[in-house]
Amino acid sequence: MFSPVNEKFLNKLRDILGDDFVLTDDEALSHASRDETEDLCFPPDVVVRPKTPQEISSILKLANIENIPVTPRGGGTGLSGGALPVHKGIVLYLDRMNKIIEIDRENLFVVTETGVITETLKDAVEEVGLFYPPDPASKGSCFIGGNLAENAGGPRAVKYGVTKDWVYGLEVVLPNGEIINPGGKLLKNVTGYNLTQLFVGSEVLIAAFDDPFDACQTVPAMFHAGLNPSACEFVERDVIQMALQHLDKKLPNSDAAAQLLIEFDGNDEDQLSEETEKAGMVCMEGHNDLGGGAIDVILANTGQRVNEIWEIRSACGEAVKSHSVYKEEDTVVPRAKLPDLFVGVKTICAERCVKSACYGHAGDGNLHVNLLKDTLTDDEWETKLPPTITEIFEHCVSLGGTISGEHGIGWSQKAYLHLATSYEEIKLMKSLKNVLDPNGILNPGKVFE
Ligand code: LAC
Ligand code: ZN
Repeated sequence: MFSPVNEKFLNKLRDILGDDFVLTDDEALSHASRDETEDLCFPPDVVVRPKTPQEISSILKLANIENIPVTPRGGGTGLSGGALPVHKGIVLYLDRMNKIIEIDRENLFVVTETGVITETLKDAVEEVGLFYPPDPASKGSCFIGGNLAENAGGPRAVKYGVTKDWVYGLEVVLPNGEIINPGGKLLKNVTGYNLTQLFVGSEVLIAAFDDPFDACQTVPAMFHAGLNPSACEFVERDVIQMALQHLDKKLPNSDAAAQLLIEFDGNDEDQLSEETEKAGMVCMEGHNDLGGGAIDVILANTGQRVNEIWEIRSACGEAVKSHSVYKEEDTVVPRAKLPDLFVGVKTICAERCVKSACYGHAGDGNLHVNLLKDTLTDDEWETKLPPTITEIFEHCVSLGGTISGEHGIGWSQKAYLHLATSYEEIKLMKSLKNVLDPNGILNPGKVFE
């Protein structure tokens, strides 16, 4: 379907980029063959490292003429294989485009290149008293451009929204190589937040429950009580224990069946304490006929303790990954359906004898369901996995949910897209993709065929 990459084509890339930024050695190809998605491996023919939008434009124009696929790659932290060159061809690295161009304190905008690490951007704006809220767990290594491509979320999405809510203008190289500049600093719908020096701090409650269902039920109750946490995360016992072991840390009540991590932020210390106290009461109260309150609630209110809690939470994904071969599902339902989602997942997994470990952004109804190979044989794992995933997704959709909250469909989830998206919607998406990329050279094979 695509043309092979030959020496003549490589020379044309070298003409655009210079020899140093067209790589075909084993190390470069092997690095580009993987992201953070389970055990996928798709090596490309060539890796290119452009420095400017004009160079990207030239590469795309050439790739269209020569019929070679191009797969862009940010920090390589994706969890659905979106950056992997499943049809070979070119992987386009954006790591050299790593400059923060401008921090505009007057208008509260930052102008940045695509390959800046999200945490670097966050730190840079915080240094001048501003705040960039989206905080995906991979923020220490993911790129801001990849966050846009995936519309990344993270714990603070529950209060501040996801990446797209913070983007006002773009410079886009279209698949045909044309460059456009939609939006800009002058949009009318600039959010009303003046986030300058907003924070004196944040406090986190760690509420331990002896039944994960009770923890899930507490989440909507928190919002019904008029509280507006900046994060509301759920972590099951196995995951907390894996994370603690991974980091060699301890946490009180780590043997409780589930924990909620609930954060409040603000610029008024009294109000902060009041909200945290009220949230603690909501956790202890219980929200079902059998009670269902937390067995204990602990407060972390020093910067160091708060950071430690987030370090443990951010390590959950890595910890699960290093524990067992696994497959992660990124289910999301309306917040109040979270208890039903959780119970359904556990019932399905028990019936099918597949171990699962769950955690996620409870305030968004977004549960990361990790199916673990654990003691299953390779054959059992291969056989059991697809029907288990299908049943979990069907259950999720029956609750009004969908199959990816923040990790995307990419490569690894496309077999399941139809469970959550109608034939007509998929057809519409395909025609939109076709308008932008008529030769189908940009990241082919993702989301749908
Ligand atoms: C997290 C990533 C996996 O929530 O999305 O830790
Ligand atoms: Zn997440």
